[in-house]
Amino acid sequence: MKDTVTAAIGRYDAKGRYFDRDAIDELKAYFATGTARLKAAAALSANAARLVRQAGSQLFEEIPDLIRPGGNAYTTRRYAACLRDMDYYLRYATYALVAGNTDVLDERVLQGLRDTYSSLGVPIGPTVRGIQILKDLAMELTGETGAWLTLPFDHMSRELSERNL
Ligand SMILES: CCC1=C(C)/C(=C/C2=NC(=C\c3[nH]c(/C=C4\NC(=O)[C@H](C)[C@H]4CC)c(C)c3CCC(=O)O)/C(CCC(=O)O)=C2C)NC1=O
Repeated sequence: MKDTVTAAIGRYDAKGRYFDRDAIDELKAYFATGTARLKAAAALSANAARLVRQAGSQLFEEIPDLIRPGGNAYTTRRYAACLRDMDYYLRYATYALVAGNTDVLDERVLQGLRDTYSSLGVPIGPTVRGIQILKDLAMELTGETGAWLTLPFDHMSRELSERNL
């Protein structure tokens, strides 16, 4: 599992090179956004339960078939599993925010997820929509719109949508 600093050190050490301008710029951006990333992660963590509930309501309002008979989130158990998944996405997004790196998402969330979802019939499109709603709520809550905030959500969306995993 990596953060911006350990990832850069790993990359440069592998080539036996000193940090160059690109690396310094990347590290500068990491430290420059540090306080904002921590603040955002703290706000998201403190409001997680409400955000997940709200994202769920919005998702089921947009795609009501999910919670109708035949829908993947139909029955109390599956409804709860869906909200729990949204909670995972939000929690791991806060970790990625602090790390300034998406490695934790690849390692702990996305690995094998498409296979699990496809074997259980969990629809990818609506799941991605759920992650995007979480992103919108995160922007609304923090008042931030920077790529550093949206990246974890967009990374999970992109990787989950990827056709050939
Ligand atoms: C931390 C990393 C991690 C992730 C991401 C994770 C996801 C995950 N979601 C699952 C199920 C599920 N996931 C959903 C989710 C949904 N259904 C919908 O229609 C919606 C679109 C969506 C919610 C947004 C549902 C309904 C199930 C239960 C499916 C079933 O058992 O039939 C399962 C199968 C096992 C279980 O039910 O617990 C896993 C492993 N588990 C993990 O450990």
